[in-house]
Amino acid sequence: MSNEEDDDLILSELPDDELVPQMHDDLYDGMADEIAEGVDILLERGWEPYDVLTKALVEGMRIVGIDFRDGILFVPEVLLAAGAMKRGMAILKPLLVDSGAPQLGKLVIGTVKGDIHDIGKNLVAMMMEGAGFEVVDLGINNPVESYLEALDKENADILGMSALLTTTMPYMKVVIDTMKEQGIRDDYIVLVGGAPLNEEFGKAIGADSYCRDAAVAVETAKEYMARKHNQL
Ligand code: B1M
Repeated sequence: MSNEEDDDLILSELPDDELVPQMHDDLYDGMADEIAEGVDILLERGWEPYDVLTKALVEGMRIVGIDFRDGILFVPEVLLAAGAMKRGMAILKPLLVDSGAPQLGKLVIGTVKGDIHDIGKNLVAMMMEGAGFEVVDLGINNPVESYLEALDKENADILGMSALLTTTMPYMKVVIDTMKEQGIRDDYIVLVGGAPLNEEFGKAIGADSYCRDAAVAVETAKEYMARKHNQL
């Protein structure tokens, strides 16, 4: 996308079916101001915050991921794209986080040790809060100790772990195995997610469920909490 072309573009004059692809380009180019503007425009046009998130931002990041994989984009560019994504998410967060909802349960979530990817984890945290869960976000690069300490201290119901690298996803098993060793595994619902995971992996490491995306994480957490309450 040439910048000269971009200079002439007035985002608010584009119809939705041109604005959304333009936002994918802007995300790709790490243009945070334009992403913020695009998000505002779509919201003003009556878009649901969740649709703005998935159709404009997450889809844009998917395209970035493909070119990162193929060696067309490199870390500095992807960092800029991630920054633009976060600017957009910051606008959407208060809209997705419905403060009036009753508390459904408490989630401790974090990205595992060795892994600094946090966009997906932040999204899950945001959507869970929006659905009425209390969320304790441990951030990135979490060793087993920080998960266990937080679960205990926060009296949490659910542990959520995120991993984006094939090299860090096995660490989830380290956490679950440590919970088993300490006899506390069954005290918590353990949900895992991240692009390289799948259902089979979730089962193999002893998690309760693998969650494909943030919406599935919310639904899954709600189901487990309903079951937990029925057992009480
Ligand atoms: Co990274 N990176 N990256 N990266 N990066 C990937 C993951 C990669 C697939 C890119 C590629 O090659 N196509 C690849 C991994 C390959 C592999 O392991 N097989 C990769 C690599 C190699 C690396 C580095 C090693 C690159 C390098 O240094 N040479 C390095 C690793 C650093 C480290 O962690 N130690 C690295 C660095 C980075 C940046 C810092 C530049 C940046 C991260 C910025 C940030 O997060 N603050 C970055 C990014 C942005 C990506 C891609 C492009 C996008 C990830 C993302 O944010 N997706 C990614 C490509 C890809 O995933 N296709 C890639 C959008 C997000 C909404 O989706 O995170 O999947 P996702 O989350 C979803 C679901 O997975 C699920 O719900 C979310 C929302 O729907 N989910 C959960 C996630 N966590 C959950 C937890 C739950 C439930 C659901 O708990 C209950």
